[in-house]
Amino acid sequence: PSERVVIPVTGMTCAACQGRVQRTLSRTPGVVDASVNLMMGNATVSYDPAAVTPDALVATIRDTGYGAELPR
Ligand code: 9UX
Repeated sequence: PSERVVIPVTGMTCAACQGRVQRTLSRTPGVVDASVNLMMGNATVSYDPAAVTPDALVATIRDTGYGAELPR
C-alpha cells in the first residue's frame, strides 16, 4: 500500500532542475513514483510509508539544492 504527498518545491527555474529533483526522488528507497512539475512548483510522490516519510522526502529535495516544505 502506498501513500501520496504533494510537496511544494521552490527554486526550480528550468527543465533540468525539474529533472534533477525527479530523478533524485525516483532513486530514493521507498519511493514508488515521483512526478515533478516545474510550472506548478511541486513534486507529487507516491511512497511506501513503511520505508520513507514525507519529512525524509523534503530533506532529500533540500539536499538536492532546492527548497521544500510540507504544506500545513
Ligand atoms: Mo539550469 Mo536549473 O542551469 O538550476 S539546471 S536553472
